[in-house]
Amino acid sequence: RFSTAAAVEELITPPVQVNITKLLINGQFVDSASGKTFPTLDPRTGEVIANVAEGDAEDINRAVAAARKAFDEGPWPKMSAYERSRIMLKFADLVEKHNDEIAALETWDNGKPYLQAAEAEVPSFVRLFRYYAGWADKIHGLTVPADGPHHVQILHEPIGVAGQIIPWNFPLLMFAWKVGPALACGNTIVLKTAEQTPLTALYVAKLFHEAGLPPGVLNIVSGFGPTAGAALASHMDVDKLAFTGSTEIGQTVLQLAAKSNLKPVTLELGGKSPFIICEDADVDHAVELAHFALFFNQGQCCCAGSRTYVHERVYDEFVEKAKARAMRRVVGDPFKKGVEQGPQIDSEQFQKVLRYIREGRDSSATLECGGDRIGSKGYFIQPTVFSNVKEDMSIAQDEIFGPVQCVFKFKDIGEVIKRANNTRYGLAAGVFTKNIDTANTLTRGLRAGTVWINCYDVFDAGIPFGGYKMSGMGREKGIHSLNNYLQVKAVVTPLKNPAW
Ligand code: TXE
Repeated sequence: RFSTAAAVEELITPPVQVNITKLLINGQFVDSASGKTFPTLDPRTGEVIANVAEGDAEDINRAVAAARKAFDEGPWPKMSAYERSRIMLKFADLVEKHNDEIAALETWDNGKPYLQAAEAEVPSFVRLFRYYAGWADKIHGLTVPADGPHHVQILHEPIGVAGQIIPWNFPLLMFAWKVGPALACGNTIVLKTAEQTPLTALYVAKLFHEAGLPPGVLNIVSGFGPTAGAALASHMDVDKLAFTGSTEIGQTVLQLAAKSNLKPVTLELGGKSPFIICEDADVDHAVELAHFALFFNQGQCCCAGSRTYVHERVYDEFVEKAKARAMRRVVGDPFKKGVEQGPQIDSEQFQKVLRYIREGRDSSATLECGGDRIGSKGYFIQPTVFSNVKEDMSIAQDEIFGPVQCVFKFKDIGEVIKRANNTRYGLAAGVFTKNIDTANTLTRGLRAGTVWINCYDVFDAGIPFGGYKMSGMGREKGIHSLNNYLQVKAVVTPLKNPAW
């Protein structure tokens, strides 16, 4: 039997109301040009939380015009970097002060466990902004020794108006990963949030203006991909595009960017990340880590450890314990204490996960536990474990994006490197071993943007994140993200009286 949240204590959450449902353009919360709205739903029940202004191409035009003006006329890019940094730090303080309300709103709109939002995600958001505030006044160019009598300066300038499109799985963190570096570099922004989760970005944007952000620097358009998102990606006056979402839409926005004004694009896309458990593993620890790597955030992580490779020597013990752990996972109302897993984000994702589970059941993989929905309301799915998974099955190849662990058996390191790399994705990988040589061989052999050894999902602000292959282009976080938002200008001046 599966654990349910029935027995867990009710968590007293701070009262949170939805006060902001309009678009943010030029420092004002406004209705959409069409006057249309769309409902954002509570994934626990499918009921409407609020109706939100639905932006489309016309609103993107208005938002880009505001961002353009704020960039061209200032004050943001022209302000001292120290001033920009201070506004970002003040914003971080305000978010920290409202930590619990913001976390509650994130849980309400997204369905993730409240304590995860309150104790990890909002603090991590604050940390990201403090990290990038620290960079604002440390971005500088260099001088280059020239062959002739020339003084050569390399200036790093903000790139201009950044268009940013984010998904629904980590609405606040995706905001921080994109907005933090762009603002630190002096750019202005039009951000399109995911249609499933428009609320927290609007809430924090209000705080940003209280902290002194000038109007037009950050514009937020809630709305749908094919309308608002596509208009942003193909806009002629947007100088850079950053996208996080599915690989398929990543390809679409890259084409839109290329066909419009060739704006540079960074993409953070899907994954099918291997988590490799070697023969020397402490099985109990490996089970817990592999469980976390896959089931965290309802399995809705681009870097979820969704292919669990286990050495044949420890395979049987691992499968038995992984199954027991999944069956102990507490699924229920994410506002209740002790709940580890809330509902999937929406009906579409819920149906997609159940479809993959059906395909897994129809294959020769063994369904160890789970495989069904929980209850009849909302989008709750049983933690599911398949063993005996083979590479040619759809559950082994595609990003399921749900609480479905797939366990594979392997014999030796050379073989597992080949199998782990045999995917169109290359976002992340996990390695579990006590042997330093095995760890080194695997970290060099795996084609992935992040390799976690004996840990998983460690996301410090300074650690770059991004994918090989069809998992994306470019890196976010850390120093690497700054380059996405900077232009490089070479300035060459003749030297009248060369020193030599
Ligand atoms: O993604 P979409 P969806 C994967 C995951 C999931 C699948 C589908 O496998 O099951 O994608 O999810 C905007 N032009 N990831 O449908 O459609 C959209 O409005 C411009 C992995 O939610 O890619 C949203 O803001 N924009 C991922 C954003 O793109 C468009 C996180 C992502 O939506 C657009 C989410 C268009 N034509 C899903 N169409 C990760 N890397 O973490 C949509 N959008």
